[in-house]
Amino acid sequence: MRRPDSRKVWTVKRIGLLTALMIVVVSATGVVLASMAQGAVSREITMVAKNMVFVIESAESSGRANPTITVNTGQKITIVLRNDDAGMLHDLVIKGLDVRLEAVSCGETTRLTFTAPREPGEYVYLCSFHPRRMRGVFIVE
Ligand SMILES: [Cu+2]
Repeated sequence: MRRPDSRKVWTVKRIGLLTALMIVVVSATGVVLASMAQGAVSREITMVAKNMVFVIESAESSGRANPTITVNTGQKITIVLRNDDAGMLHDLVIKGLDVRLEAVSCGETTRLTFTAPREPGEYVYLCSFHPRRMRGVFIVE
């Protein structure tokens, strides 16, 4: 009767262990890369309702009325809505997405966090009280 070669058994065990370790490392890397690809970098956009239009509070938008908002697919987005219009009620809805910020009166702020769709697309955002004057385009790309 031959006894199993102990060195051989050890080598097989070691290969098994290394393989398991590699699988763990590769899958962990995969998870990290996948979340990066899905736009894990979250974004906060402050929309100010003022003089019956939306403006974005940022240097690059330079106060343009109802600016086009562009986000990445799968990106985590927080929209902050602030109402600077005295005596007016404003809200913000993105049509076709389940995004609906509650109505706020002057001086009030509300916020909503959501994940942008996984597929690119174009949507309309608007204030449901003033949909003709307060509307813009929300692009997912
Ligand atoms: Cu409004």
